[in-house]
Amino acid sequence: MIRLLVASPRYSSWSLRGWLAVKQSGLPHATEWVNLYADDWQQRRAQPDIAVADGKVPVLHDGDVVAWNALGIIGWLDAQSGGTRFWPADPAARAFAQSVAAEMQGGFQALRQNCPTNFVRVYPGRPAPAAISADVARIDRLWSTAIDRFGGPWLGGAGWGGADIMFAPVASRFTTYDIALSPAAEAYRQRAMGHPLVAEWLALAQADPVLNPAYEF
Ligand SMILES: N[C@@H](CCC(=O)N[C@@H](CS)C(=O)NCC(=O)O)C(=O)O
Repeated sequence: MIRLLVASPRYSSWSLRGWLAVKQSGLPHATEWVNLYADDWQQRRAQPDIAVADGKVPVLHDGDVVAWNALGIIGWLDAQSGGTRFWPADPAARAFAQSVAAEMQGGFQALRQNCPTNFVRVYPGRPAPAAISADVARIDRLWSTAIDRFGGPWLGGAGWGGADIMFAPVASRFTTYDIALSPAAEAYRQRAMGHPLVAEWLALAQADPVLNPAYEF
């Protein structure tokens, strides 16, 4: 049985990616929620099941197999679920979707640092920090190009999958900070926020009792 460790859902963008991936796989799994703001977090993250992932979540255990980093988790689940649920069959769309997903895994530090995730809050009209403008422009271009080239409505074409999982928390950040986007990217943001699995996570975030004042403003 797959066991996925994730952080409580109000603030953890990487946890959303892991959680969406197990849901998308359709495989039986158990989810274990950890509190990153609890007094015992430093002890918890030092235990082998999280230490193996450098003390971070999400981390997936499946028997003896362990996977972490969103792309590592998607890779394992893709292999276990028949190779059809995460990436487009068309090789060109697949190459593009995997490239944008990898860019998300490793990049967009300015956006990550300046716009902390909060899946519940929305700040209409809040001025966007200048530091994020290059990241926003790049993401807008990636989304618009993917939809233009592969026909949408998702980043890999007709099917929601790995690239959409990687960018779901970004759609939420753009919502929270009221970021202006091109019409195509804005339409994608709205679709991403309305995806049933994303909506399910947003409901969990709404109900999450774990609050961190550092991310509430
Ligand atoms: N690159 C990792 C990032 C994981 C990550 O940064 N997780 C955060 C939560 S969103 C975490 O566990 N932070 C706990 C800590 O650093 O104490 C991934 O793809 O999963």
